[in-house]
Amino acid sequence: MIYTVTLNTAIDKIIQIDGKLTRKKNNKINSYSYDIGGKATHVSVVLSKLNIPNVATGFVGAENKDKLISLLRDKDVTYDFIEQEGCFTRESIILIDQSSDGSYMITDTGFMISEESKKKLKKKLKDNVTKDDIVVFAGSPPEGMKVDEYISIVKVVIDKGAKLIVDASGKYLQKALELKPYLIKPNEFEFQELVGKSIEHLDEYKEEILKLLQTGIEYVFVTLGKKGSLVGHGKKIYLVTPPEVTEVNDTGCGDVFVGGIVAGIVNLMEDHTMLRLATALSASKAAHKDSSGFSLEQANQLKSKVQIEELRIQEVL
Ligand code: TA6
Repeated sequence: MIYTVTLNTAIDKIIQIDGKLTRKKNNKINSYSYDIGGKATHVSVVLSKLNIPNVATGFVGAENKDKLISLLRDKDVTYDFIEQEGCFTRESIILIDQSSDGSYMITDTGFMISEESKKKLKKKLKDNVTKDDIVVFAGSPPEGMKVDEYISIVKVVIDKGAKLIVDASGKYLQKALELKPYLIKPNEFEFQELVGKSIEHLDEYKEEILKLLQTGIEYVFVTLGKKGSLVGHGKKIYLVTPPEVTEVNDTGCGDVFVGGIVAGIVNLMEDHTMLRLATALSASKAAHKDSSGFSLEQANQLKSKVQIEELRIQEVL
């Protein structure tokens, strides 16, 4: 079974405004809609659409849970969240204007998770996860959750012998490395923070990716936005370039990408096939207005346009 764990769930309000967002101007709303916010929930959206059994879990605020649950049901996601009474799941604002410069994302912190809720999630993972499972942790930790508390939850997965996928940043990602996750997926800024230096050249990325692979991490992804991604696996590093699409909303592209990767792992795809699928799904997401939408048909047409270059690494070793 695949479990996706969103410790800090969100409901996205996607607002489209006329013209270009301008300060000191009354920016008129053209339309708005709601979608599932991040992040591991988006992985569940992808897996569900690919008919891969999975369960979305984590924490939700009981006071507005119906809104999130209805969005999850609309996307055929099976869920089993820990509901915290008296709390509201946060709303993220995604602003899209008519420039082609990308979206604006404004996220709230979310509610503090109670000790009781943390215990419930750990028990749920302990009681259900097996060594044959994959568990994806993605998204910002909840307000006030200390690194050690985060790690104590994530560690349950390692103790059960399951594959752990971590999409986190900062000290949370840094500490998670000690657990030797199966896969990590920082973006370029999170990766540079992780390795403690700014990186200008591809060779530097290669060197740092290799170092992380040598610690026992199976896959190291570094997402580069529109430029695609760098992918380290074993002794190979690939530069993956996505196809051109007309961008409508870049929100959720990274999360959909992870969904495609998990689908590839579950289906024992070889790396090129997996990378083509994940990149094409992510490109299709960019062409859709909401936070988690994509077209399988469009992705299948885009797969052949994904460019994958295996980078020479002997000069780095
Ligand atoms: O990656 C997109 C997204 O999941 C949005 O849907 C929005 O909810 C935001 O990121 C949440 O990110 P965070 O890191 O705050 O969990």
